[in-house]
Amino acid sequence: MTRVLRFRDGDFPLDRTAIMGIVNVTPDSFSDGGRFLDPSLAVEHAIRLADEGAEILDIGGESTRPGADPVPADEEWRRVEPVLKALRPKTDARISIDTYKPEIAAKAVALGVDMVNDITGLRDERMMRIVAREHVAVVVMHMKGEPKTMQRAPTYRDVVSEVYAFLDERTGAAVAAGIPRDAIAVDPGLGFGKGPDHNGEILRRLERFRALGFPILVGASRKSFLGGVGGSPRERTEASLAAAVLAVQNGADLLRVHDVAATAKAIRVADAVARGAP
Ligand code: HH2
Repeated sequence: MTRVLRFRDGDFPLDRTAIMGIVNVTPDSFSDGGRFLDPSLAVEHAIRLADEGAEILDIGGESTRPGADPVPADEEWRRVEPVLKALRPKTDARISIDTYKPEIAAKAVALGVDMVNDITGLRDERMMRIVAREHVAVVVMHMKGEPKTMQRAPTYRDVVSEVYAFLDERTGAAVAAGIPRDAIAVDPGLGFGKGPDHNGEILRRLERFRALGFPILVGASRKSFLGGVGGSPRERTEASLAAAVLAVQNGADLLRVHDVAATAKAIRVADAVARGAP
């Protein structure tokens, strides 16, 4: 049986790994801050990523890199609104809004956004109600703490069990709030309150999260735990590809990445070997 992720305009098959392309409309994102703050550049970039093979475009107006300060909702909306408005009629790709603020999600959904990517795992009950009411898809991600302080020596007794328990609890709450099971994807949140060893262990034991029964999204792209091989975030393409292939091998369904064209090529091989996909 083909597994799917349900969007309001129809089902999205998960027989191959899908790519979510990252569009950061921010001055300060860790790898591409300031490059796409101009709405027309952000839209152009998003269209390019879709052409390269991104089936979901994730638009974000607040950096959540370690140490980042929260951005007020009006500023976040000022950044993403013109991008969403211009992009919607220009692409058939699904559009996701990377926000944990219910007021941003509600306005984005009204502009035709298909998915809410919530790095706080639907901590805010209002977010849960918006997703349920509007029939959009949702990513429920694990984060330990807040971006400002999350990388100050995060500790776990067993990182996989703790992240698993969190995702189990939050997806249970989401289903109880009326979100259909097949509209939900889970994400262990690499780099969000996790040290390099935690990220490595999550990737190594990713298969464990399949028992939750939801598609798994992994976001390793250009993150600092890949920096052991050197270089600035934009020089981490090969390291990111290695992580992407390992994620597919270990059960990921969706990959959130900056380098879409290269990832699309790499996962074609990974899909063929790991999943027997054509
Ligand atoms: N990582 C980032 C942001 N949003 N969402 C999900 N579901 N999973 C992730 O791993 C994830 C995410 C951080 O990456 P980026 O958007 O490139 O950086 P910044 O937060 O600095 O804008």
